[in-house]
Amino acid sequence: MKPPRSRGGNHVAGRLWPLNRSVKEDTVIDPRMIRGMNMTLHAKKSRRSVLRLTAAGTGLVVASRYFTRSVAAQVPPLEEKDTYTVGFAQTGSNNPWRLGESKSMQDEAKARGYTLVETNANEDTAKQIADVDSLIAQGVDILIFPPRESQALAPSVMKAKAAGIPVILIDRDVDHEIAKPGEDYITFIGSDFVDQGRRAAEWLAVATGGEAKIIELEGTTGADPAIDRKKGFDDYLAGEFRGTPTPEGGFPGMEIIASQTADFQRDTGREVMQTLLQAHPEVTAVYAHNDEMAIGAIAALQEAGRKPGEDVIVVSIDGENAALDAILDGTLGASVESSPFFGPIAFETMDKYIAGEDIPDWVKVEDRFFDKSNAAEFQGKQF
Ligand code: GYE
Repeated sequence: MKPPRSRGGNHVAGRLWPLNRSVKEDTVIDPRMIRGMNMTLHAKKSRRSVLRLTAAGTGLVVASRYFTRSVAAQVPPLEEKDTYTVGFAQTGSNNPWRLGESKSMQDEAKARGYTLVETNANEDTAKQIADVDSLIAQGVDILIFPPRESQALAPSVMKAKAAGIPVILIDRDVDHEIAKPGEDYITFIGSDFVDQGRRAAEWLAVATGGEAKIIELEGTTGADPAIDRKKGFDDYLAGEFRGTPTPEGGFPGMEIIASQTADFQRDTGREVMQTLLQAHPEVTAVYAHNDEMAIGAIAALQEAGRKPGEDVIVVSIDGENAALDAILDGTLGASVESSPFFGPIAFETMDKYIAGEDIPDWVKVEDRFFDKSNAAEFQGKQF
């Protein structure tokens, strides 16, 4: 179980170095003491610098061990330069969402004249770990990447930190028990996946009148969006979402009759749905953690002679072009948006970090919602 995150607020130990203001060459600062302090320190941008705490005025005597710990609590700085080499370790390239994300990163790097060193893990977590190792070994200035699995990739974030390379996570986050935003990496930029799950559940509850036998197709096991999209959906149906009761105390008439991973992939979604349909012909709704799996499931339903959109209501997440088409042809009910266009925001966040601006632990991406009322307006404009 992933621990609760500190999203939405800075935890004290997670404050970033105010890099634009700087620090005396041999001054060590505990970030907990930076908070609220009016800094008048000199510029200093060496990645290796050891910053020691001036306890003057605080009355604190701090042991050297403590210094070591506080230094280790800092995200490595990034100096101001004309151009940067950015490492981008993509998880795969076999769905429109991934391609849209990669293109967004490539376009933005190109527009700035930065070098983007890209790797492609082909949806293999071990390969992504090796890819990040190799980008670290190449000495990129910064790493920006989506961790395929939240626990498995967290040590990679720590390795980058140890090598003095700052990290921005986009689209997926790591387990905060192992690596913390604002302390071990700059920030997580991405959607509120728990809320995406809630929004899907809310729509489905209305569309089915609160009565449904649901097959859930989960994303990649261990991936942040798969964990959270399940949680938001389950919590809403069970009667309480983030401490707020759901309407009428929940939806006892909505039962998840099967829930299985289909790895965020269209073909796998189709295969898993074929199998689950045989075991659960009573299904009346499908919740897929992404559009690709929903589209695979719709194909499986049609092959089995079912009528998606009529006898089986389908809801999913992402808002890709193919999903908008499916909404318009009536097979998909709705899709909660999850934008893959991280290039501009990722590089802007990098600028802010270089400039020493305060960056929250979570840079939240706001998502729209697509159903038949607005799908035509966005058709062909997504990814
Ligand atoms: O929903 C899915 C992709 O990590 C948020 O991963 C992303 C998800 C997205 O493969 O389509």
